[in-house]
Amino acid sequence: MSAPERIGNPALRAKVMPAEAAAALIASNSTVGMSGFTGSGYPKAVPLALAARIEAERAAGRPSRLRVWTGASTGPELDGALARADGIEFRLPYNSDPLARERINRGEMEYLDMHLSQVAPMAWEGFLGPLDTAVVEVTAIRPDGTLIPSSSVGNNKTWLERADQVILEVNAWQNPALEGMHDIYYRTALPPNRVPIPLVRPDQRIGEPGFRVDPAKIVAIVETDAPDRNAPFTPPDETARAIAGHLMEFFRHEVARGRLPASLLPLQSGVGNIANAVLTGLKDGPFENLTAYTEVIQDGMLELLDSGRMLSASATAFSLSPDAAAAMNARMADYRDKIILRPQEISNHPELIRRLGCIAMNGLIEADIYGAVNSTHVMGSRIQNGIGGSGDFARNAFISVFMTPSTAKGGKISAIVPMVSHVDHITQDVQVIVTEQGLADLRGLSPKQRARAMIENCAHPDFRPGLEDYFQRALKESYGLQTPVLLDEALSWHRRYLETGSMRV
Ligand code: 0RQ
Repeated sequence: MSAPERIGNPALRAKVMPAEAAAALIASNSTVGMSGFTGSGYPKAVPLALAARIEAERAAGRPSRLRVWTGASTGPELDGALARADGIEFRLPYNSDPLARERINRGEMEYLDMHLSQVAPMAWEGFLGPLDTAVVEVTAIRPDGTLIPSSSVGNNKTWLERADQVILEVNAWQNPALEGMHDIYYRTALPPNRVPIPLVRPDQRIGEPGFRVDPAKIVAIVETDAPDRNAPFTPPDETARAIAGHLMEFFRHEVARGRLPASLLPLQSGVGNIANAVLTGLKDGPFENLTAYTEVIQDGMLELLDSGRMLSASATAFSLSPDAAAAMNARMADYRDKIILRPQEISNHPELIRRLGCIAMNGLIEADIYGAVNSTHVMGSRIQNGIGGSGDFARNAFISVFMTPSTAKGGKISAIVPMVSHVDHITQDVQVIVTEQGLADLRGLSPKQRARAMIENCAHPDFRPGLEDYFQRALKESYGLQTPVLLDEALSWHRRYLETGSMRV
């Protein structure tokens, strides 16, 4: 498809302009809803022009900062450029950009870290305030004005509906064969008018292939030809392979006990290298006819689809390494029957996750001996990324698994601690924890039973005696013995790390 054919509607073709002119239409200090989810489908030209404009205006004594909403993390041209220009006053709902992270942790940017399924409903409910402009990347515009989404859907449907004005980026890098891969569901509603979402299988289509938008709201269209930029995955190391091995063994055991079907249940796999390694492990394992009902499609999931082990994958975005993104882009048509991209309020919908019985597999920063999980904050106060979709899936999954190496920072930090320094997932939402040391199946265990399983199965041998000592003394000295705790000592491992650079005694 040549560049002009991408904009099939003549009236809309007349709205094409340079990115600088489009960025000039965005009011200072306003709220902008941008496309983008885990490094895919984010606008690549307008945010850069916006950052340049903000810098020039600040130099001229007219400082301004935006409120920026997205689907999840974006790319260096969006979060990176705007953070470098100090152009973001408030950000939601997920960020993994290092410059933006630095600003957030220095207290220079307000950040609302939200469950990803809740963003669109909350925008509709009015709790997030008005949305002035939507800036959305699309693959193409049909003659009838329907927008063909690009490599992520995220919250785009909602931004296009809620925003006062719309700017589109039509990216010629996105393969036209993406058309037909999306499923945009339009029958969500606010209470008391909600009805059941009619999805009972992960491979089912219940919506439309494109976005509807009021053409009168479109104020600018910018043509781009730029790749999605995502970090490469590191190949699975020994630790990642050990974690994947424990999990495969667990799945085999659950199938043998009749508690999981032989094709398992729809898989959700989080971000990061360990999650990717588990997918690679599944490729070599005994399970066939797998499906995924998940948030992002990573390299490992493409490999599973290629191998025939996985039949179909439903998500809201691709999250691919540059090599995999290029390979996928070249063969997009081959994947059209196997992959469905949905709005994130549907890919992460608690009703659907519970109905389908997903197996949730997510990374963590630290877990405590009772199985509470911190996914977001280093030493309780420094944000790493955000909760993302892990809460949507963990609470509602058939089995909720969290995975981590047992130590961090070259062995100076134990990922298993007496008490987490920040709570994202309460013990009731955490059923299985896996480290390279082993797997703790916490289902059906009381807090003290959970502590024994966590210490014996998951802690690193260097930290196990310290945890055992803490737990034994807590059993003697704690105020109550339901969930024994030494209040003065519970966070002392974190304090020791901040004071000495290591949790080791
Ligand atoms: O920091 O790069 O500065 O060294 O945290 O850790 O080991 O690279 O692990 O890439 O698997 O990410 C929880 C962050 C794990 C991720 C988290 C430091 C570590 C490193 C990253 P450095 P690794 P991963 C659906 C699911 C929340 C969102 C989610 C995440 C950095 O999985 O963001 O699950 N999850 N979404 O050194 C201090 C510890 C640490 C630690 C790790 N105990 N103490 N630092 N680190 N453990 C998808 C979406 O929602 C989009």
